[in-house]
Amino acid sequence: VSANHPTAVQEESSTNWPALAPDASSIASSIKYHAEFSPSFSPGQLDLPKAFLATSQSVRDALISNWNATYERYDSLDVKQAYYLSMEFLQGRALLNAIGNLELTGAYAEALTKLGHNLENVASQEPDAALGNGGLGRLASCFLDSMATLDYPAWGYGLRYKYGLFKQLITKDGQEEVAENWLEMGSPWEIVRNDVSYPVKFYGKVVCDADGKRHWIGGEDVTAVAHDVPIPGYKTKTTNNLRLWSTKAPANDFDLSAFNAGEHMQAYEALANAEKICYVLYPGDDTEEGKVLRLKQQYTLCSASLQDIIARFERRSGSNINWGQFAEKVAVQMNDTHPTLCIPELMRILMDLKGLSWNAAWTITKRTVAYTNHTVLPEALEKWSLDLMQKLLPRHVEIIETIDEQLINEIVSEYGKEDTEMLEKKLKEMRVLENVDLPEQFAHLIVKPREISVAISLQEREESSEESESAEEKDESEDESTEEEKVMAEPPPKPPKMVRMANLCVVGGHAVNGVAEIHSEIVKDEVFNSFYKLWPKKFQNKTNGVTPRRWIRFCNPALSKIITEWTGSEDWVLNTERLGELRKFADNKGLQNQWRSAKRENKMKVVSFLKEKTGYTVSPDALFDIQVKRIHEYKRQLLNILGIVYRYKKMKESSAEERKNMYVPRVCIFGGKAFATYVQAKRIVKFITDVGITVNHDPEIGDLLKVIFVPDYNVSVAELLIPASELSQHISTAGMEASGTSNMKFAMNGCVQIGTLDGANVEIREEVGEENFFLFGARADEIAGLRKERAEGKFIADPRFEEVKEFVRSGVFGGNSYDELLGSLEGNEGYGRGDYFLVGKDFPSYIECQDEVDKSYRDQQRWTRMSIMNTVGSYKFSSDRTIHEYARDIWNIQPVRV
Ligand code: 4GP
Repeated sequence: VSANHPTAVQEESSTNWPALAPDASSIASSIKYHAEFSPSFSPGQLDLPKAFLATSQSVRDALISNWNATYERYDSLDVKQAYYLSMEFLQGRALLNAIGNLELTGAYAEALTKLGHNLENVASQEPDAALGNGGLGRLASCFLDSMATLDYPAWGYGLRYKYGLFKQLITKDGQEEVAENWLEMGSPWEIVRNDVSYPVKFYGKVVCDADGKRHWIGGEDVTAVAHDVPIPGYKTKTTNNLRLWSTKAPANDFDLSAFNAGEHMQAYEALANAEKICYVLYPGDDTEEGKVLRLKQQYTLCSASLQDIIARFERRSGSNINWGQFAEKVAVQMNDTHPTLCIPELMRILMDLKGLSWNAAWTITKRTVAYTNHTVLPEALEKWSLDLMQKLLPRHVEIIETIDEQLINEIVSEYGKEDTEMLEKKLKEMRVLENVDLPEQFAHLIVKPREISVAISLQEREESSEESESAEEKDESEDESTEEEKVMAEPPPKPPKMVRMANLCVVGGHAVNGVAEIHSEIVKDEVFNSFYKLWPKKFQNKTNGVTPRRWIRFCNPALSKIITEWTGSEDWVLNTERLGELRKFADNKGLQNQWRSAKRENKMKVVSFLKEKTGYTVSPDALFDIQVKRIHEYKRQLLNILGIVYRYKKMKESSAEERKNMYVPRVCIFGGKAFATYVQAKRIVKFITDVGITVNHDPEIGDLLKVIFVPDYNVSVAELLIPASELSQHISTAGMEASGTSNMKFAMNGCVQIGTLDGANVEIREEVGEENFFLFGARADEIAGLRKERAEGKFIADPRFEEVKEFVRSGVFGGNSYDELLGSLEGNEGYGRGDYFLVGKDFPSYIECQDEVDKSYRDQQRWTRMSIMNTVGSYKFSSDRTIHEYARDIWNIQPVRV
């Protein structure tokens, strides 16, 4: 698929874009106007915070007129629209992106200069909209940019969390989390739509009327209110919508009499209950209350969005509603399993509120909804307690039970002819409901475990009674059994009944996709293999991508200028294939010199940033080696830091002269958040910072090695670090990283990678060339065997791995011996967790590969060539390519030029 800008199907004879683009003077007047009339601050000096708000409001004006025009265009053409439902949108800052897409950066910079300001400083006032956790959320945001840029009629739907993902503080104790109040000053980008709201119900019960129709009644209602965020495309008027829901109590839910009776808190109860749904992303779910809150969040997203989508469909259909046309007008993409409730919710609305039959509703639902899987980690494949769901969403449980029953039917007709064991295995694996007895009509097909055990015990009893005693005597002896024996004889407690959301997605969606080639293969061959065998056509691959606007054009102006100069135009921002034109200049001295000075310019910015944020001074001459991503054991920050520790140990064992000759100076930068309750990840953060404290203050080491943990990694920090990076690490245990997307951003910015054959690394390496990628470690197809070997005690660790652990244990890093952390790399006793992520196995090849990195870096000409070839090879990883593929293969939507 070409990443080319598509030819719009409904091209207008002329567009007025960008002829009406305002000049610097009119922009300055608009900023002044907003500074004066915006009620959010008092008049007076145009200080920085005020300059940011006023500037954003003036940009918002421009966005709103395009946004309105876009909406009207979709409406009047009654186009098919795609809707991307996601619990996360990691938008980051919007100002520079918006004016960049509007091609007004120069004009805004000039206008602000006239007002005594500098655009960069003004932009840095904006808090990150961190309504996401990691890759999945940032991918959603990149997709929004591509959808608008490519003129696709496509919206995002999400939740407007009052607090973003937490702010991370790094203290001597490691990570601390504090609330991220990103809305403290209000958001200039959102348009509160009090005119767009829907009721969302929880609890209550289902009743059946005389006609056999089901009604969900009673319970608790909240109101979901739309907050619209305009999403501008690059060099196009198309401005799509990201609709975020917040929740409030229905209008009459303030209990005035309770308030007047002095019961103030009680009077507010309904309000507080409703509002808390959208307080935080991923509230702790160790408690029952936490679980309920998360399920409420998911249902709010699904219910409000679907009611909105259906209302739009009905409005556009006018008096002529044809539900058979619904899937011709609507495509719903579920970003992972969090929006799975879309399936039963769409069924419910179509049947209970619109009067469709089960079959009609099921056909429509299956044609409308599709599912993207983002992870193969078993703990991330969501399951919900059936009992909890039953209480909160009783009607949905009925629908899910019927879907489960239909599925059982299919499984039986596929595998019923084979042996019972096979059928049983498939039912166990594939059913939507887990640990739930088979419905009556299927019960005879398999022998239930209880029956088997009863049969076995009866048989045993018969045998033993034949041997020694009469049946009566046996009964007596049973009565004499000890308390302990009685407990042992009791059947084990039944495992909890669960709803498997991923299975529901696969059953209810018409397409299921993974996010990189290797991951999509694992999805087919392992995670959903039985489903794949049943419905092979559903399964697809859509390799992720990132927007080249934010991730190179705007975050790396120095490199962008060079690319434009050497490729002859700025077309590459839309047609990333054009980066290929740099290939022939990869050895050109002129390009190489410019390339290196751009990198240095970016490194200098990071030098100041690190000084400001961490107090450490680093040398811009050192190799900048970066690993930034969520902290997770499978991503193996531990492997990276142990490699650093090994390097440090070897440096300490060498003379000053040897050290200088052997090692390329490095600044090793880490960044990323550990989930608040993920203890092992937090230990890793603490360990990295401890190593940093020792190494960075070691006078023998000086600039040869620095280890820095950047606090509070987020989109804006990534925009600064990625352009300055020279080596980036993507070193997950093979088979565990679905794709990775920062690897794509690093490649775009000419950063060479060290990595395993995992996720999108595989495709990146193919595109940039093997010689421009540092590969190490076990392959995905070896992992199961290696784990087995380990479990059988057959693994013999490399002496260098033992050496590095011993060094850490000796207390060099602040006296701590890191028992729990290092223990995870050992067998299965004590702290041992059997090194599930195979750090020990990959350690030797990792450190040897790092030596190769040093060697290559010493030859700056060779290194610069590698860097250029990474940018060249990154062309495939534009989210424009990915979105074209979704539009063509899953959503069946066409571009519409506004
Ligand atoms: C992430 C995956 O871990 C990452 O490999 C992938 O690039 C990204 O999704 C986008 O597809 N998954 C999550 C998650 O963020 O929460 O499961």
